[in-house]
Amino acid sequence: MKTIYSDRHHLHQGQLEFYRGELVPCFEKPERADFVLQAVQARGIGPVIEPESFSLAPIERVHAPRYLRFLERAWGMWAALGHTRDALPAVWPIRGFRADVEPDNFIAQLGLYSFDSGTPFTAGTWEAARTGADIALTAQKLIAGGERAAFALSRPPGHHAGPDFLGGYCFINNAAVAAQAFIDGGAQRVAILDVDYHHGNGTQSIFYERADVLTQSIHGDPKTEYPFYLGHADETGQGAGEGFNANYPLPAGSSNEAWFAALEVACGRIRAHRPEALVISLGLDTFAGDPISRFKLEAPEYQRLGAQLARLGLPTLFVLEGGYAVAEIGDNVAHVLGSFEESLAG
Ligand code: FKS
Ligand code: ZN
Repeated sequence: MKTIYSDRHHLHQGQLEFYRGELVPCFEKPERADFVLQAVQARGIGPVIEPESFSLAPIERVHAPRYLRFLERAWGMWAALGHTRDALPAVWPIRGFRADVEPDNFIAQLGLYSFDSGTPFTAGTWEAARTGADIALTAQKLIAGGERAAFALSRPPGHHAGPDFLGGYCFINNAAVAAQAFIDGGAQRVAILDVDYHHGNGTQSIFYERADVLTQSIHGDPKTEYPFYLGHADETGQGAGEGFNANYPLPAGSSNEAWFAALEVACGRIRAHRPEALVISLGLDTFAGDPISRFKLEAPEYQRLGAQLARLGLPTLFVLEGGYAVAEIGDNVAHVLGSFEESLAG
């Protein structure tokens, strides 16, 4: 399968995130994608190509124009105030406050559009995030054109970004942009499966009231794990979307058996949905050696995941999400994609 990649992800390089009462170096750093690229090339997983450039229109199909306009102008506004360091929010409109009126104060605006203090906005964030969406859209176009699979090797990640908010290192929801592009290209049904350690709250929110895009996420139980306020098993969709969202929260420290049992159920739901395309939010922070997560997957499990996804027999778009064991992230991706391809061949 082709990998779509651009070195413009280096433009997004957050310095510090707020973590356990102090500012610490960002976990989500450029080396992650560099290691993944190296592994994809070393394992000969497929040609690496540059993304095409798309307009904002396909991104506006899942994100509010007001939100995108803010992202586009954010660094300019911040820099005009004389700041050179990354911007981090410090105040948020919680229940009872007004979110419909955009404040003039920049930090108040940033808080309006975000849900945590761990997602720095930098000089190159907008360009990197837009390129990430171009990468996902290029992968989507390849698959819509008949390719069996593609890998969107993008960062920053996307699955926490919702219709009009950023957070969890995410700004534009690449998986959602790609899924919507399949629909806009004529697909009746699409499925998104999120296997990142963290609940894909942004993806869930974007499609929560829709029946055409089935959204599922296997993740650490939000009672103890980030993003905490969404991702419970009783969130099954709403209105027309009732029955088209499924969450599989597993306790931190869960066994691989429990993880694969959830995957089996999720795959059954995908088959029943009969989608024309499958989008995988591929997080590698389920790895036993991940510094911020607590599942226990390792090489054999990543191979098993790739094989199991191949068995669904669907056009499949993989998009990179989290994974913070930087030295191992490349091998972990390569195990999933390599075994996916071998299973197709075999
Ligand atoms: C607060 C500490 C909490 C945030 C964890 C974010 C996880 C992000 C991710 C993604 F795929 F989006 F990158 N840590 N400052 O792995 O889900
Ligand atoms: Zn994650």
